[in-house]
Amino acid sequence: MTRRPALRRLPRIALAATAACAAFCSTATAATAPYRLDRLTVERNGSLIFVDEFDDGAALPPGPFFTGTTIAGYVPERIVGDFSGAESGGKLGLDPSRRGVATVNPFTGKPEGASFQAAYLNVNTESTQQTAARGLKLNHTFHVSALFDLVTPAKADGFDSYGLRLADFDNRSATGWNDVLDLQIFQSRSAPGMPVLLLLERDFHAGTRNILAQLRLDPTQGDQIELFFDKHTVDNPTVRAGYRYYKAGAAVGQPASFSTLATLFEGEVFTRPGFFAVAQAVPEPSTAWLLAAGIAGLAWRRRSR
Ligand SMILES: [Ca+2]
Ligand SMILES: [Ca+2]
Ligand SMILES: [Ca+2]
Repeated sequence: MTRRPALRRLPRIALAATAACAAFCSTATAATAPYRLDRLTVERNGSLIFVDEFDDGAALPPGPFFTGTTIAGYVPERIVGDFSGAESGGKLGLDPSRRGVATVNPFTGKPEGASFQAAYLNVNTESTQQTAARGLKLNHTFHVSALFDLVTPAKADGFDSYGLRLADFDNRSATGWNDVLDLQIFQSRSAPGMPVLLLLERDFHAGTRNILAQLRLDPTQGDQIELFFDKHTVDNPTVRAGYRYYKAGAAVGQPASFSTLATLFEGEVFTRPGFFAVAQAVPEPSTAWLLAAGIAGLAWRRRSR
């Protein structure tokens, strides 16, 4: 049997790889997602205006629609990554490897090295107090919460994580993207295998990440954790962040919150709630394939010399 040069075998390998990816990628949904979101709620001025239980089998952007409110659902252009097939068993699977775009800091232009899957709610974020009936505004009180299965991210690499976010992403002026507040669960570096909750303030203009508070979580307390942001006082720019354990579907004890308050609304009067999952970026399949093909090509050239 004649051995065919590696380069001539490449198209077949490519076809096999493509077929494998097609099979794998279509099944990499809720069942294989590393994180799960059970419920997302938003209260404004004491009234519940949005709740998604992720129980209709239709993954977002379709969300629960409420009549008589302007916070009607997810914003398609603020959905990062592919959520198709991600909803099952009353939960939304979150998988950063299903991202839509590589993440680059929009202001510094530097790659952030992160795979990112996220979705944000429509809050009609006009930068004026006159639209007080819309969105989550400085002159509202609000409470945003997300109930996640409490899992420890696989790696303590500073990327693997999931969480709840408030962001000023719709402000295109110099004061937009500078008030991003994350409640984010990582694997602890000091206690491997344990989850840790961080309250992080991010400024995409400055490219900074400021840890406001952190807390080691105790998975024996519950199999789920509700993360929340609470804006308690109208016309006050501070937001409190906290959490509550859930066990077998029932809340455990009282909610706990960080004593450190975060300050938002620098340059605008709105914020937008969202949730996300992050992992360290790996090369795009096409890039990885080109690299592999290049190495195979070099090997073939060496052998043929
Ligand atoms: Ca649910
Ligand atoms: Ca749904
Ligand atoms: Ca801002």
